[in-house]
Amino acid sequence: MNDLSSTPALPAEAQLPDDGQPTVINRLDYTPPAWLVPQIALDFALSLDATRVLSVLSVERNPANPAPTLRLNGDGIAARSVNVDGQPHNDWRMDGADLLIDLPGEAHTVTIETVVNPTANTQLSGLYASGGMLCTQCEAEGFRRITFFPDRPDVLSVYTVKMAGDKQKFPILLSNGNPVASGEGEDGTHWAEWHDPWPKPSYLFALVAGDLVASRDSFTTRSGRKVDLAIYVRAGDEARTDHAMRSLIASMEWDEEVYGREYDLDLFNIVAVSDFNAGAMENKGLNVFNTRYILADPETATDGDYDAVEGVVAHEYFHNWSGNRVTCRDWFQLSLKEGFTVLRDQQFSADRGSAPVKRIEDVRILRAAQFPEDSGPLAHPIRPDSYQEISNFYTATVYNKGAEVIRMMTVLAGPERFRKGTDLYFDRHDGEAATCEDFVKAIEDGAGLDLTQFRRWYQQAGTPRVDVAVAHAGDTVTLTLKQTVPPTPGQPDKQPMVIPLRTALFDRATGKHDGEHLIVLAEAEQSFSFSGHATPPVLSINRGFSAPVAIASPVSNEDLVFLAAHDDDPFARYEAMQQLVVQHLVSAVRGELSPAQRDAGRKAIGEAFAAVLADGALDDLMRGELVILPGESYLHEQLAPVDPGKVRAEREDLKRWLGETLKAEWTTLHDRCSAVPYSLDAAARGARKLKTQALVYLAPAAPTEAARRARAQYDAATNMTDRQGALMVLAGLDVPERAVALADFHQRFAGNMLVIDKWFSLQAGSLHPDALAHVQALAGHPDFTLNNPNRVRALYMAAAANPGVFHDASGAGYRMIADLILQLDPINGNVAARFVPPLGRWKKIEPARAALMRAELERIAAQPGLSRDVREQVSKSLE
Ligand code: 0A1
Ligand code: ZN
Repeated sequence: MNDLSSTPALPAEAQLPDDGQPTVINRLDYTPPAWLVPQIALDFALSLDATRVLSVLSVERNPANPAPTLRLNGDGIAARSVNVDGQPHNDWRMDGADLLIDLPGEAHTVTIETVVNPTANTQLSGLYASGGMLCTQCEAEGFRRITFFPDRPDVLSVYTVKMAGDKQKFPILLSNGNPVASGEGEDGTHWAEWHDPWPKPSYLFALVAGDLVASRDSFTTRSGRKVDLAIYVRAGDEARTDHAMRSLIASMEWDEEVYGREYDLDLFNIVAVSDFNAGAMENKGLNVFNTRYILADPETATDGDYDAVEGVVAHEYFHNWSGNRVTCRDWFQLSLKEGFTVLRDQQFSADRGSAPVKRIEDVRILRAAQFPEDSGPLAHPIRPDSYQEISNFYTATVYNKGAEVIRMMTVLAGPERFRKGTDLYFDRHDGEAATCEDFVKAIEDGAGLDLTQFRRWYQQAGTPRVDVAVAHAGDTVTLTLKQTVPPTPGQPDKQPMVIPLRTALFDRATGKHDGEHLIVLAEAEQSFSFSGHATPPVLSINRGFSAPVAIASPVSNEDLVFLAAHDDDPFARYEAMQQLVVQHLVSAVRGELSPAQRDAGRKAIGEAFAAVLADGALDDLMRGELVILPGESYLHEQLAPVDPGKVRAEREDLKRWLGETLKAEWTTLHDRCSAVPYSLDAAARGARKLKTQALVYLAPAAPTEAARRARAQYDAATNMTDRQGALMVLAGLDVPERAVALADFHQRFAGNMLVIDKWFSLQAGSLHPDALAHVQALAGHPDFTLNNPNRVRALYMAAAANPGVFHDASGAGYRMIADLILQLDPINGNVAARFVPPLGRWKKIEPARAALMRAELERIAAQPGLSRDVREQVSKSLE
């Protein structure tokens, strides 16, 4: 039992307790660790298929919870040897995958040797190989796949990391902190030693070894520290790192200015890898990125890709304070770092570009990704109460709703007081593993707010709905607001939330309002009166989307057209446009519209569109936002149970009608925008956005003309925004230009993985009637592989998000996604589990399709040996 070199790697099932029920971790069961690890020295003998890891832990009893047993987590690893205080030690045991040692004293040195196979690590968690390089991903629980350790975020250690390996294969050797020594070894090897002075949890550890080239720059902090910056990529990619580097420098400047946060090491390294489960990772001083969020040049990256690079580089950089200097006590507190860091990256991007457009995009993402989560079987509060597999909680709720909750604090406090709160938070908790409660308390104390009731946002899941009634008498208008928070799994009854609503009342005659009011709804039902309104005003509520709620207010089409044209809050203008279209499409899908009502509804929408297209005061970026129709998933939310086929048909028919009715406007627009030369400034970006929007409306109305224009746009393109936009439109049409352009694109960008991903996505996400068959065929394309998460997402996430594919009435779309989950699960359970939520929405779909979706979930559930990731998502989706 003590010679663990013969212990087989433990599969996930070995961690199931005897009763076969999955282990549920509960938030309230938190206890401090029995042992602390103030220091760790790691020594890696690098190899692609057998890396030897020697780990020396200095352990100390934790006075907060002393106990004799040291629990070291492991996952699929075996100890080759265990030493305590320099002596071979036999008195240890395994508990599932964990290694336990009883230790008599107050402090000991524990040395453990493990060997891992990076090439066999297709889960991409722990130490893995990607295109000949070695890299790590340790959040949330990957470190335990490398060595035995108390792999929990409240154990903070100072790391010293030595690594040695073949100089040819691994010329670059990186870890966290600063390089302290290096040298040559025997037989063509070399070594490097790194030291990170900042104590950190194991999830922030990183190591990279490979043949990489660096783009370099530097940044001098406001206190005068010169920081060397490097972005490591594969040779040949260095020309595409400029935008990432500029974004990094801008982030460093911004965090000093806006949050008073300065960088704290002499170097900051970024490495881009092609095989990565998520977007990027904030490892201390050594961020590891999916190439997708680093590489950008005009020819291969769209304007959206540029924004994504800027946002993710900033996000990871901002984690240095919100996440690394102050980390999470346990994984239930994930939103402490993620919600806050998303808010920070959103604020940064808003400051860098168009703030209103950024806000609209963020709300669109929230509604498309988080609202469905909040109303489905996987709904959870931003601070969950329990989990089986923490990887399943890197969700739009924890990230994006988490950001919205903190944004509401900024609305309640105002920017200056909010900053006092964050200053206090960083002061109080620097160097600690903190909780969401610590954050709220610091904002409360620093900003001078009472957030007692507000804390419910951390406890209750579900999107609150606010019903608005407007009454007018004499010169007084009274708003009566009723809130309901819907029941969610495990939370049948809800308490009222604190809902800050920025509100304005417009005078119809002047088109102006008398100043914005901040209404704070805190009761189940509450009335608010405003005098000085001789005539009934037009209500503009939840301006700027000040609260992440659904507003139900009886606004006439006429008033919505008014707000779409006149509201001085750009978000509210967008919202009015959306509401106008949503109301119309929802009624149309429900079959509630008489022919006359359909005409009237369309006429109002057409008028609003015409006004937007003609408004000389609007910039094109904003105009581009205003003419985007509400997404299908958002419409599904309003309709449940929904027939996705009807939504697609009505939405497309409205698009066709707008294309026909405003044909002259769209063609003029396409001509005007096509004449604007490429640059990254807002005007040129706006022109590119509108150029493709014009084609989107022309396509269903005048397919031949649209195809001709799209082909011309494709051929003339000097940049990926124009090229991809044109190809997207062509991919949805049954025209001869389609195949020609798709073939050209594939050939033109052969070998560029990120661009070939686009080629897969465009086809899987297209409006083409045969899109499902296209996806099925693409799965057999030589460029397709299940081993690269970007490629899997490019084909199948686009397919799962395309109702025309996923909700095909035959059920073939559901079957395809279930087959994918079953095939992918043994390779990468983390990524496989991400495909379960689309099937989990079956309760929202009309009965025939719902039965087919459920049957696929049951088929998955019946499969033995599922990963914990997929098992949790599937079992919850069937409840
Ligand atoms: N903390 C990272 C997200 C992340 C989470 C898990 C990962 O591996 C499965 C990777 C990255 C962030 O918020 O950027
Ligand atoms: Zn993050």
